[in-house]
Amino acid sequence: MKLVLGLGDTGLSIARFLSKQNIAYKLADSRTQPPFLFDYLSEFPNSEPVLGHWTQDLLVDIDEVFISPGIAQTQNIVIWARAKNIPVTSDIELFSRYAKAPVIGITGSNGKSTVTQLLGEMIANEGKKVAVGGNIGKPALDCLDDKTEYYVLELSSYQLDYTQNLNLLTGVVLNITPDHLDRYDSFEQYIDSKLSLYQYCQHLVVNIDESLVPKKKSAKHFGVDMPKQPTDFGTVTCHGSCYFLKGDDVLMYVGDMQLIGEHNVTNVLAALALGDQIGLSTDSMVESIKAFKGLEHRLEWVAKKQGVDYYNDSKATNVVSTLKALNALIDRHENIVLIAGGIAKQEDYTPLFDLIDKDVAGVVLIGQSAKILGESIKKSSVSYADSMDEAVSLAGDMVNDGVVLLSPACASFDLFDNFEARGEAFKQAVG
Ligand code: UMA
Ligand code: ADP
Repeated sequence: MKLVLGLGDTGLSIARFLSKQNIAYKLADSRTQPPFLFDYLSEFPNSEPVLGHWTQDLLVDIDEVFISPGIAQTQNIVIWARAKNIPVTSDIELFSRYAKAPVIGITGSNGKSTVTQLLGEMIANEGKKVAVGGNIGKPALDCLDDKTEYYVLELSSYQLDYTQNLNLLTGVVLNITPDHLDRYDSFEQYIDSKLSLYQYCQHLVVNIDESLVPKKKSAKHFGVDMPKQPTDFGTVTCHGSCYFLKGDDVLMYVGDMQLIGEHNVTNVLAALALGDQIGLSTDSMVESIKAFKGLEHRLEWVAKKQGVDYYNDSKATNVVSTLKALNALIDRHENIVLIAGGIAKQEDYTPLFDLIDKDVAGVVLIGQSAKILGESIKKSSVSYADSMDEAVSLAGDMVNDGVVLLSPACASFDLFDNFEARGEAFKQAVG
């Protein structure tokens, strides 16, 4: 008998899959009212999920545990299962056992969803049937379909931690900067988690600018400089204009993409390298890049109101992602007011405070970390707000002819259900 832990998106997808395969399981969630209880019971009216506090009894007669990524490895249930040599397995590994088409895996601290979505669109543009899922939102098991020709999966470190076997045609670790350090004993452990992706790849795609990723001769590389190999991807700046390159071949003018910011240049290079690795044509990939509008909540332009441009970057939940968003806008605008705050991560915020003091006109802080963050901002003017409506209104009053950017550098769960709800609240407040 299998044990499914967690009744969120992942748990529900595992339950659906095991039921379809006629594999016996029981499902448990440590909450008495898990978010997907109603959906689960509507789909499986005869089943009886075990709700509330977990004890060792749950593991009696269990030969494998399928676990949701939000459950930390330090939780007793994981420790007990491992002590009894019961495998604790991710939905991703279960998916991989059944997937018949090639799978491409994308991980990293930032840019995963953007690269995953863009690569998916590139594959679709070649007329291939592609499924895009994983951490981006649609659980991998819900993507399984015999007609699919390629799977593109965004993989989080949490998912990789519970994965021991996975078959990837190719994959990339986009970048590694501190994130989720509450789940790891050290940054090194988080790095190892991210790098574990490469052991499952038949062909490696490597960001040459990421020093934490070991360079491999056989890998396809990408990076912002001129490519060293004819099959690698990079950029060149000529008379002030920047171009994407494959080897020495110019592919397109960077300004022709709709995405903004240097980080998105890197994201596009990653998608190009992955697409090239699986045999997509460069012409078709270039078409997809030009058409790609980016994802909601990632440096998303919302509106121009009374001369002020409003951008929603709610997905920026760590320092590096907010730095990238600010830098992208500082290049284009003089006056920037930043809305930030929420649940601060265990990381060094100093580079963000330095950039704010140097280049940001004002900051409006929200959420549980607002006061702590505000104390470290010395030069830029700081205001505090209790709600997103108040934050947007204060920010609008602080800027003329410039930008209001929501890019929190923090998790959202103190004030909102998730980053999407936070971004929606921002957009609604902008009106
Ligand atoms: N639960 C318990 N006990 C616990 C923790 C959780 O019972 O101690 C239960 C809760 O009822 C919870 C359920 O387990 O609702 C499932 O929890 P989950 O947190 O694993 O969430 P899912 O709904 O299964 O969503 C997960 C990913 N969530 C996390 O990794 C935290 C989603 O990524 C992903 O889209 C989805 O699987 C499909 O693959 C979200 C995320 O925040 C977007 N990811 C992190 C990130 O991107 O930074 C890693
Ligand atoms: P992820 O899925 O890894 O969270 P997203 O593509 O959703 O990544 O982007 C999340 C945020 O991270 C964006 O809002 C942007 O501010 C920032 N970002 C995107 N790509 C990169 C990158 N390559 N390097 C650093 N920050 C990035």
